Amino acid sequence: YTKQHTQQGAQHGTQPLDVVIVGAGWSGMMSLVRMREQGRSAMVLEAAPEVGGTWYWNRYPGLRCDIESTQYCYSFDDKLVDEWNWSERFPTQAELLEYAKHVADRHELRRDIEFNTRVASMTFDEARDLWTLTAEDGRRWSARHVIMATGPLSTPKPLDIAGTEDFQGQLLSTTDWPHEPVDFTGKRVAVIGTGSSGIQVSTELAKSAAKLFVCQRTPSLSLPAFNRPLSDADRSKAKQDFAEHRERARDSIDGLGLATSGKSALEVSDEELRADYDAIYESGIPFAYLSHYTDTLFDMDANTKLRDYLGDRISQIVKDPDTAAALVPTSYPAGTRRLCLDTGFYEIFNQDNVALVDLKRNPIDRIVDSGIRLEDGSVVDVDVIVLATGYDALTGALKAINIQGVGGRQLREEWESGPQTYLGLAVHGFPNFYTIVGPQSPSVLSNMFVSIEQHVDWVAALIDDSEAAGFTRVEASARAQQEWVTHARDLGELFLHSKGDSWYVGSNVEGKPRSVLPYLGGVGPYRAKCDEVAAAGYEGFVRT
Ligand code: FAD
Ligand code: N01
Repeated sequence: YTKQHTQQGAQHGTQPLDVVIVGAGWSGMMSLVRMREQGRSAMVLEAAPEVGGTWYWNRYPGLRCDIESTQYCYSFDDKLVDEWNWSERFPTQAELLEYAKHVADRHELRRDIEFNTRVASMTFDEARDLWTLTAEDGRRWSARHVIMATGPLSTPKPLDIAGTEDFQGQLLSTTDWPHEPVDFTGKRVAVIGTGSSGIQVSTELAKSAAKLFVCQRTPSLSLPAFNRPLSDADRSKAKQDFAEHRERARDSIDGLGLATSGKSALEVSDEELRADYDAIYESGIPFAYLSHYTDTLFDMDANTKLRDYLGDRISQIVKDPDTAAALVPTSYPAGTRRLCLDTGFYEIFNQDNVALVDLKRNPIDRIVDSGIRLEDGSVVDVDVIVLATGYDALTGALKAINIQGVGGRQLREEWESGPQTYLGLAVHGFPNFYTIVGPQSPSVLSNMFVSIEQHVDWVAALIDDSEAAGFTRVEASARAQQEWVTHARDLGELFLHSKGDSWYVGSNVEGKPRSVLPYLGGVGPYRAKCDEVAAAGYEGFVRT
């Protein structure tokens, strides 16, 4: 099947594809590999002009991955593991994009990817059990199955600050950074937002900007990455250990295979706790804080020990006590927002050219021609404003498409009060429709590659099994979905994540219903549940 053949066929309604995949990030690329291996006709529709997803779109200075390069990669292709050599412990965006391009070259993926194609709507034809997908420019494809690889963090959150159109300087966003380099030398710059993106970009801009204003509403907790170049010996060791490490990660709670002490943070002495926390701090693996003690994410007293420890670390770095105090979060439990990884973030506040603007004390009123006006009437005058204000996570990309299932059901309406899925993989009323690392699956709370590979393989097996049995329609039952939604919600309530505001619970986007979006039951138990469903003949699916 060539691109031209399938496109013309689909457009004339004569040649429906077996599968259309939406998105050419890690999820979509591997989905295409698997569909080809099954001998299916498959196309990927991708809004960008290149593969890579997150790592194509996001290119702001300082962007790096917070998972080690030797783990943040595919395992499905042994030769790829062998031949690719990572240069640093934590990879830059540029290196990850190169890796994505290499995978596309190696598997000759581009011939079945329609780039510059944003899917605007999708409709399920109940008479033929086929999906029709329509791009923004009106081109159409039809297919039996659709794999939604649209990304958990691919849709920027709508801007909720007034006045950007009045600003006479340069307005940039971390989510859509210019492709040509931007020179900040001699410029006064304000960064709005102090999540992972804001922290990384601020650290980098502090090196060249004449004046940098870091505008913070809610502080993050960030740890030093201890990044370093990898030696040949490091790479050989990582390759040697890769299979075993990945196997451990697959069965672990966090998808990273990090060890737990099995102890409560409340049962150990202060000395032991401090020694353990120091060791994790030195390791550059922040997520180890969440798994080391069993109760950090369940018990507020246990959690406060971590917050206090990390708060002390900040005070030891930042010289001005008021600034240090403002950088320590108090409004949410530690670890219920993503812990960040940095290379010298807190240190920038000791530089003369950097100032913290505490928006909790003095919120943004609006953007004006010369900069950012605060509620007390003062104006932060700048030449450049960088928005690092985040994403409409997990549901944003799916709800951006007008998706119509059986009986005219609209996904947007079905999810009005929060996502409704079976296993975070399928949706009742939307047959032959599968979401990769979508809401109510472990997704963003894991090593994404571990979760992506599990989802893609599971969906591929479901499609294969259904096609072999002659089923043309595969749909999650209403009951199975309801049970999963209730289970995911009840589990979410047990964790401290539900107590604070963050994109994990949707509270960052105005009007978004509050619900714990990722599945908190752990990667290993989740995988076991999916395997159980498959072994029971895809229990909870109605296949006809
Ligand atoms: P994506 O990479 O988001 O790919 C989705 C693709 O779908 C995109 O190319 C998009 O253009 C396309 N698409 C979406 N909607 C449509 C449509 N309607 N029509 C056509 N195409 C569409 N994870 C980590 O584990 N560690 C990190 O350090 C880390 N850093 C991150 C940094 C940033 C700035 C962001 C935004 C995310 C980060 N993540 C990180 C999460 C990251 O998104 C995942 O690790 C992973 O890259 C997701 O891959 P994906 O293929 O599922 O989705
Ligand atoms: O987005 P965020 P992000 N006025 O939502 C602030 C991954 N990632 O792009 O919390 C003022 O975390 C907002 O403040 P508040 C990673 O999973 C990884 O940084 O709403 N401020 C917050 O400080 C991450 O978690 C890497 O009070 C406003 C910030 O903007 C996820 O992507 C790098 C505001 C948004 O933080 C998202 O990270 C980058 C307003 N109106 C991303 N609106 C890694 O390296 C928002 N804010 C690993």
